[in-house]
Amino acid sequence: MLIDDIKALKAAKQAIILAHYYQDPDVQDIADFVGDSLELSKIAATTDAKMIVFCGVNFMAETAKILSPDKKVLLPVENAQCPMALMINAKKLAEYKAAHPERKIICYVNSYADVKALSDVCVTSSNAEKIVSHYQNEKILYIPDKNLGTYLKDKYHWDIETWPGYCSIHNNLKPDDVLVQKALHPNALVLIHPEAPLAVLKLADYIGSTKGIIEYAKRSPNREFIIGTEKGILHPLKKANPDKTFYLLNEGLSCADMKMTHLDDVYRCLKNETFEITLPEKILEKASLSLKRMLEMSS
Ligand code: CIZ
Ligand code: SF4
Repeated sequence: MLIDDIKALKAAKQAIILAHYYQDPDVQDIADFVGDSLELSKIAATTDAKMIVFCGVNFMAETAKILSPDKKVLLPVENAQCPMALMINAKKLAEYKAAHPERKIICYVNSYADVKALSDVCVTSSNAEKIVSHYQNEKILYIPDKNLGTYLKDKYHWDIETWPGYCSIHNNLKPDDVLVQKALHPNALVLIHPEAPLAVLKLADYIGSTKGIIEYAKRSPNREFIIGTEKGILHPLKKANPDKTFYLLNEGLSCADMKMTHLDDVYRCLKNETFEITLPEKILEKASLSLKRMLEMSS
């Protein structure tokens, strides 16, 4: 059976499988650790395993490689990539920096290594508020997610410019989606990811990362929730809260790239040791500074 074959290969190769909350349920269930990019990057930085199989999109596997450069890091599907990470590149960022040398560059982890290498610090949706607060008296450029940057600017009135990138899955959410779901489920609390537009976030009961949403649902005495993030999160939410009910804010909350990875890809990845993440030494070193700064500031 495929699952047994994956487990046998994993043991033979001293590998660990990491899976993001947005992966399909069967991929999450085969993983050693399921988490958001912050939790998974911490595991990548400290694991004793020889090989890391990263079920997610390629910026996440790159992050694992940067934090664990001596390990073999594999991505089961070569072209699984986050469209938001493609909305900025090192050349454009270098041009911006030359024109605005006074701005600190705060880089969402949904970005490629060469962009991280040009940034002062990285953040994830779990630690963005905490880390950006360290720079609250500075001028900031927040890249590449305009919605998360706008959310922080609106909440704290910090001097933040935003890059015009976005996650099309979350950016497609509309205030009407909240109104429609609230009319259907009036007792449900609305939990939304900060990659959604500000007008939608204004209607939320809680705004937070995937991990934040899972923790909020667990500790809340409420029994029904409307969830405004990628649908893969329903699996850990239901597992941790079998007595609670979750409704997706909008049926379009499915990321095609996150859904590319299937169990047979994980099997082939372990068997053939593909697709290996490699990065130029200089980029890896520089990107690791902004990621390590993030880990220090969020611990
Ligand atoms: O940081 C992550 O893992 C992403 C992409 C979403 C979230 O909020 O966890
Ligand atoms: Fe990128 Fe959005 Fe998919 Fe996350 S859900 S990988 S931010 S496109």
